[in-house]
Amino acid sequence: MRLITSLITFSILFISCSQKEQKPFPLYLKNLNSDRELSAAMKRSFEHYEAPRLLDNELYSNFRYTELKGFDYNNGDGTITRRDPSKVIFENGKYYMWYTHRNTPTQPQGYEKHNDSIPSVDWDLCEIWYATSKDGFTWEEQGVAVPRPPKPNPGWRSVATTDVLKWKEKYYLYYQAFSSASGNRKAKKGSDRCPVAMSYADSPDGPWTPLNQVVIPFGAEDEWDHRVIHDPYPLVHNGKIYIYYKSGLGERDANRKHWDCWGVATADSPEGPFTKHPLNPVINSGHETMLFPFKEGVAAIVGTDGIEHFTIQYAKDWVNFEVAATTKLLPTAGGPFSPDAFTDSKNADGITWGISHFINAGNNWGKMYSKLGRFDCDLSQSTNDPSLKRSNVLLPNDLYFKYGLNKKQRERIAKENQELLNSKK
Ligand code: AAL
Repeated sequence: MRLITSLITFSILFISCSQKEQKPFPLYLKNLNSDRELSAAMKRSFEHYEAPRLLDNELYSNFRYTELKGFDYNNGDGTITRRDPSKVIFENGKYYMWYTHRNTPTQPQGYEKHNDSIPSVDWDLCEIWYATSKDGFTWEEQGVAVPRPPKPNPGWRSVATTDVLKWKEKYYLYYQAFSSASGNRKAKKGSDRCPVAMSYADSPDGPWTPLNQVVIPFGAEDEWDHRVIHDPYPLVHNGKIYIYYKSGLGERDANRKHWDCWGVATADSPEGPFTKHPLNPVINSGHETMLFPFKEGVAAIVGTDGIEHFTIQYAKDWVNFEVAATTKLLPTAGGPFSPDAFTDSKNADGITWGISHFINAGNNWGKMYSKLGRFDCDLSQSTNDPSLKRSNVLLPNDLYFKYGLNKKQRERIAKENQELLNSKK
């Protein structure tokens, strides 16, 4: 026993002596000894991240936004919405994007008031439309790509939140196919339940033929993806189709205690069968997530919701994601122009722009509608824009103060102050 105690004491002394012996951390990295003992944070800087400085980190960017030209929103009265854009692709000498389009007699009225023509939520009673552009800023709306199919086909109530796949010179749109109005908070299986359907075409201009069947089925009743399969996001990797999708644990009801996570399913052909990865869920956060091939792996921009919201993540093997950077003002529900989305490249360049949506375009929940906007960033190996690698993006002071305290919070603070004052009397 005595021997063990002396051995432990000796080791502790040895470790603390060897720590003391280290010289202070050098000013220049070129003077850093490779055998130097590092704190956990410094170790992480070198081993976990692409590069220790933001400036050199290809997977860090801030984001700039530009209003799009070419879309009319009926003076923002809530009757027209455009949201959840697809990736942007370049074909026939122009850019193409698809998105959820609603044009209804009124703005969304909530589940209780919905009917055949009145939408419950912003993505109810929608169709998938598309637009083209020569420069990515001014767009020409081309009209409907995928209409709602007749009842009882999946999607008869609404088709929404699409994304595009190009596979062997054909085009595929995957989308959420609703067979009931969203927003019923009392619905046993969740308020926004829908599976994923698909339509295909020989040209991005259509005509689109619906497959009229579910392509990614729900999990069984006790499985994590039983409630919804949302935001299908197809990419090509290792000769297969990879569709990332959102689902989540727990109840999707009024208490909002559900946990949004993302899974991936792969297939050898666009109509499936899709095999869900055994490690699903593979992303633990993100309401809408946009992904793009980067080097040999895949990067994910994880937006709102979850413990790792507002991060950019990377999975070298397309399954095991690690946080590569944290950032702010991320695009919501972005669809990037991702030239390597379908090329199966082993050294994909990344992205520099895309389209995202703004869901509070009306600035008034009574006139709920969404609009599309363009984002620019530097998440590409070949682009080098140091101004997009800065983290000190200053937001207007008013924006912070707009998120003021509510009455209940003020009352709690007043009570706490009073209690402290009383205790010191
Ligand atoms: C989103 C997406 C899905 C949801 C709704 C419309 O932006 O996550 O599409 O169903 O909100």
